[in-house]
Amino acid sequence: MTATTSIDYQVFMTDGSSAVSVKGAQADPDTACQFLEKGGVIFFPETPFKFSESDKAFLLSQKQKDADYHKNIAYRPKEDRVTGFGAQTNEEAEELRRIMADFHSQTTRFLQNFLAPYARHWKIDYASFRPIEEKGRKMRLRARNDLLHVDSFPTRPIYGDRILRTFININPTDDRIWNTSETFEKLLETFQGSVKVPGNLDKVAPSGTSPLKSMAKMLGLKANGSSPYDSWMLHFHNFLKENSEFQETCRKDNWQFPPNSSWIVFTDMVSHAVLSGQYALEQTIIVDKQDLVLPEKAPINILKRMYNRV
Ligand SMILES: O=C(O)CCC(=O)C(=O)O
Ligand SMILES: [Fe+2]
Repeated sequence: MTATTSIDYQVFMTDGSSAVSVKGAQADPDTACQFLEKGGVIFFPETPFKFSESDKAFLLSQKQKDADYHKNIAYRPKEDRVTGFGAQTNEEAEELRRIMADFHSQTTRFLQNFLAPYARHWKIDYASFRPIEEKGRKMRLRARNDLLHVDSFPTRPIYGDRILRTFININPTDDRIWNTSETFEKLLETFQGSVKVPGNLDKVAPSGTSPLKSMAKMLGLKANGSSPYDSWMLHFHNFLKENSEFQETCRKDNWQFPPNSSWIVFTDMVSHAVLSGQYALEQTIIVDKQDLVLPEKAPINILKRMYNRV
């Protein structure tokens, strides 16, 4: 018997076609992966992740330290540590770490079955808690998330692997509201003539290796780098946010994620913007390109095709 995803869900299509309802008992993990890789947003009206009422109340009472510098409160699973929060006491700090660690393990366990093909080589990245109201949030233009964009990490190169994000809206009363626009492939067709040509997309070592960086690496220090793929994606992320004509005139779909719902999406492919909402949890997973079920849809392969590198 093939494994099924065993949970019912909907898929919001971002290409203008209507949403699809999937009965988990009849669908296998490959089906869910295909929907995601085609640019669908998998939506659970009731989140599969559970928290006690007291944990929820604790999260809703948290403030964020230095909101200009820290975009969100982050949980780093490898270090089992939370950064960017304004907890007053050691007990509060420990409570936040415990709840974030629990969220991280719940999402990881769930996705191991639900998206089993990705679990072979994935890297579990940070989880985040987003306690700030997004509507009217003051940020630098390139950091604004109310402008449509595809995600790119400025400091952690992923070399063509994928950014998969899982959210829960834990706000007790208000929806979290997103717009989405075209997927990466359509956007690149439109803007190929206006953006820079990527460098060698197969290059996996960080570009711009300097003697200083090599030395830092040898000493085991963190050397933030970029690769031609990552620097192109960051360029494209900035280009979209800075393009006011695109922001104003592009086709948009509007999505409302109610309290206690969850959604999963490849944010390096689906252009998205958060318009309003306060209090969400999110787990990022880096999916290895070798585990994709539709590799031709990956941004790195779309780039190679468009720039005749294959
Ligand atoms: O917080 C959200 O709902 C999405 C924000 C976003 O676009 C991002 O973190 O990249
Ligand atoms: Fe984003």
